Amino acid sequence: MADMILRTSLTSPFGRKPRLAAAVLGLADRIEVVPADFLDDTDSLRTENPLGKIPTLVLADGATLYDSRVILEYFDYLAGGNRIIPVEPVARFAALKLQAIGDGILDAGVLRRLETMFRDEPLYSDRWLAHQCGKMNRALDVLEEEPPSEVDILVGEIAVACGLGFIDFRLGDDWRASRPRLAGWFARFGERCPGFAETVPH
Ligand SMILES: N[C@@H](CCC(=O)N[C@@H](CS)C(=O)NCC(=O)O)C(=O)O
Repeated sequence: MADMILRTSLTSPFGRKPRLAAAVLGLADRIEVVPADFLDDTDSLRTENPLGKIPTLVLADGATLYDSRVILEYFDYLAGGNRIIPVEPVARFAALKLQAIGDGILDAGVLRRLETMFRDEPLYSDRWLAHQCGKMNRALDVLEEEPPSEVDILVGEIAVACGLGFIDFRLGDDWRASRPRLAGWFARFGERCPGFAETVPH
């Protein structure tokens, strides 16, 4: 039975992180996804999370947790620990750093998306968009040099997969052409990660 509520939209890439983590950790049955709209000022999201961001997790006692990194750490704890966040320091900081790269791709991608959502096209800042594209492209190049694990599914792999999925869904960049190793990794990850197909944004 569900005893936690995940406030997110079904297209949110940051919201996809806890949905994937829950599937990986066998916690999906404990989580009810209740759609949230961060643009709606009457949505209770803003009282659950003063930042008004998704994902936000509401626990059985009404306490809330955010952001996606904290929620993934909580899920790891619920699952007994050392599952998607290793305890051993070398592996731990590698996983957290990879998560930071995946989240950074998402931060830049979401800023690109918001620029085109909140402004009319003549007002788009090409300089700002190029600044964010630079971050994404450099991060993708680093991942092409050293793709994530083919075996593990840790916070880093989850975040990178959500980042790549978001590019495909919202931005349409042809990131694969010059990054065949990363493209191969992503395709294989989609086949082996529980919950992946069910959470593809559409
Ligand atoms: N660092 C946050 C980022 C979450 C985030 O930026 N979510 C976006 C949607 S994908 C959002 O809620 N944006 C609404 C806003 O910034 O007002 C996390 O990891 O959860």
